[in-house]
Formats: sequence, C-alpha cells, structure tokens
Amino acid sequence: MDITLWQFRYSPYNEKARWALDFKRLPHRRVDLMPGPHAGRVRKLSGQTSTPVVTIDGRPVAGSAAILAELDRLAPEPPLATADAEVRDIERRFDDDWGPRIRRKVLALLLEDYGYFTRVFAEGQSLAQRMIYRAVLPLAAGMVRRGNGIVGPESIADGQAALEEALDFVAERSRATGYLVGEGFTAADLTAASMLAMAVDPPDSTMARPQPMAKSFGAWVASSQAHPGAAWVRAIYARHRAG
Ligand SMILES: N[C@@H](CCC(=O)N[C@@H](CS)C(=O)NCC(=O)O)C(=O)O
Repeated sequence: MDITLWQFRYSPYNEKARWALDFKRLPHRRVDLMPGPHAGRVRKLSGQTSTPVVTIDGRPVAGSAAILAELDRLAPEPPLATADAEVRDIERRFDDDWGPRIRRKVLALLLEDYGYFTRVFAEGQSLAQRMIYRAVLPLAAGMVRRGNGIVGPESIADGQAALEEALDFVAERSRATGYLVGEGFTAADLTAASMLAMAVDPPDSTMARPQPMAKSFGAWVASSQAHPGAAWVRAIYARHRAG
C-alpha cells in the first residue's frame, strides 16, 4: 500500500491523521505544505483545499474524521473505535466546535508576530520560500483572520472560553479510567489530545512549536499548563503518541 499524507505541520487536524498513521504503524510519506500556497496542490489532489488529505494508492481521502475511519477499516489493529457512537460524538465536538474556536485564539496570537508565524507555518521549507512567506504575510493576515472566523475581540475571547471548556471536559471525563470513552485509547482521546495540543504544546512531540516561542504566545501556552486537562493531554501523548 502506498500512502502519502499531504499535511500542514502545525495543525491539529493534520496531527490527528499523522497520529493515526503512526498508531497503526502504517509506513507512509509526509509532504509538508504551507497554508496559503497549499491550495492549488490540494485542490488538484482532492477537489477541495482543506488538509489533511491522505492518498492511498493514489485514491484521495480528505478530512481527518474520514481518514481515521478509513485507516481503522484498512488496518483494524490496533483499533481506534471510530464506528462507536460515543467516540464519534466526542470527535465531532472537538472537530466542529472546540477545535475551530481554540484555533482562532491560537492564530490571533501567532499573527502578533509575523516572524514567529512564519517559523511555525513555513518550517522545513527552503530559505527562499520562508522569505517570500514572511514578505507576503502582512498582506495575507486579513485573509487568515477572515478565513478562520477571527472577526473581533469577542471571537478571540470565545477561543479562550472554548479552551477552558474543553480542558474541563477531558479532565472530568477521564477521571474514572484515564480515557474519554471506556477503558482504553480511542479516536476520542486521539482527537481531543490533538486539538488541545494547540494550547498544551506537548514536549518533544510533533505538535511542539519551534523554540523560543513568541512572547505572548509562549505566555498563553504557559497559562494552561497547570490545568488537570493539560496534564491529561501530556499523559496521553506520553503513553500513546509513538513515532
Ligand atoms: N473538518 C476538517 C478541518 C480541517 C481544517 O480545518 N484544516 C485546515 C488546517 S487546520 C486547513 O487545511 N485549512 C486550509 C484550507 O481549508 O484551505 C478535518 O477534520 O480535517
């Protein structure tokens, strides 16, 4: 099976696909794309512009939930329980509600420092590409804000509220067994931890942002570390995020 993941490096949805591929121990190739310039290539591959996209022997699967379900079908062991209604429900809540809201806060903070924004989103690209990315960023910033629903201070404050709700949710929900559904690791844990990694920045992980962080962004990441939900994210990463 020839599998390629077309990805952004620092995106929780892309992290979901990456994590699932690693969890299933499926050999694959990763192609790093830069948000913005990615659009033409991803549209050609999949008929839409959103990442992640996985191609399996040339067949595109787009969207993190569809990718997890497809990988669970292709490689049933170890299972992610993507067909379980409770798992799907939690995955959807993070994918469609908490994730996009938290992302607004993250992007608003990152856009306060164009140099750091470029380090995060153009990491791994050539020097020339990073320079061009940095140069056009002031012109593209409005588009990034609009495209992600950052329409004013309320939308950013709402991102903070979403983070707090989601951290409380995982702390409460994992209290009995350490997991969000039942007694073992599922797509619900993978999804929640990937989304919350935006704020928790699990150490030595594929979601750890370049160091040193921009000042206000670093202060924000530091501000939630003591929350029991953040401790849960770090524990899930330490226990289940190999690769
Ligand atoms: N519901 C989608 C959301 C994916 C998503 O929002 N991807 C963002 C990166 S975090 C993206 O690729 N944005 C660029 C675009 O849509 O053109 C999923 O679960 O994969």
